Amino acid sequence: MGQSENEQARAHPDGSGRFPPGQRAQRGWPVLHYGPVPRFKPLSWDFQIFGATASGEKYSWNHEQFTALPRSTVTADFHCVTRFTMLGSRWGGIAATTLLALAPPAPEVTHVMAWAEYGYSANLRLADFADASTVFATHRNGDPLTAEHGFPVRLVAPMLYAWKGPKWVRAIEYMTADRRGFWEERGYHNLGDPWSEQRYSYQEEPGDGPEP
Ligand SMILES: Nc1nc2c(c(=O)[nH]1)N[C@H]1C(S)=C(S)[C@@H](COP(=O)(O)O)O[C@H]1N2
Ligand SMILES: [Mo]
Repeated sequence: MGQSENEQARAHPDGSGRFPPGQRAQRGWPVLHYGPVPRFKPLSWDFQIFGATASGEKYSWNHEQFTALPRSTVTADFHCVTRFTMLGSRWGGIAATTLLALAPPAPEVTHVMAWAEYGYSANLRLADFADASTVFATHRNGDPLTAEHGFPVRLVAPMLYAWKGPKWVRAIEYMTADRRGFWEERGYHNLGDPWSEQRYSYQEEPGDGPEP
């Protein structure tokens, strides 16, 4: 794979080969999503960063530019809220920290919304997004993602349940207040930490998120 590949085995509690409470092993890699698989259109595809950027500008990369950004590899586990865990994937792609450096957020930014094709979205705390293990993955275990797993790019935030990682991701919105994403509006927990089993919005404590 990439040019300046930067190995990051064991970022965070993930990649540790441990199971969060209520999770079990999964052989293989299931396909799970809401709605149809989008068709990749290389000429019109772009990746944007918008919202509260430090410069006030919007950033945009076409596919060639995006895939030419400096690459990283993260080894991490993958936890779906439906209780399967897939251990030890090597995700290759562009680290969130790389994009944060290229498109700095304004100082007031506390959260991001990751936007995907067809309006799928997921909100993340800036601290989770900025973690060294958060990656815009183009590859898993050295192979390019297939269409159903998110080609050309998906977000992987391994410290959170996998719904927080949109497949077919197209944009990041910098936000100065929290706002619920697609599943967070539909009964799933605003934060989604698998280690404290934050599965459903009825489990939320005051301060965990905006009103459902
Ligand atoms: N765009 C999009 N991304 C998505 C979803 C979705 O419905 N749409 N589902 C999420 C959920 S719930 C999970 S568990 C993972 C599944 O990824 P996989 O199909 O590659 O296993 O994708 C996440 N990303
Ligand atoms: Mo999931």
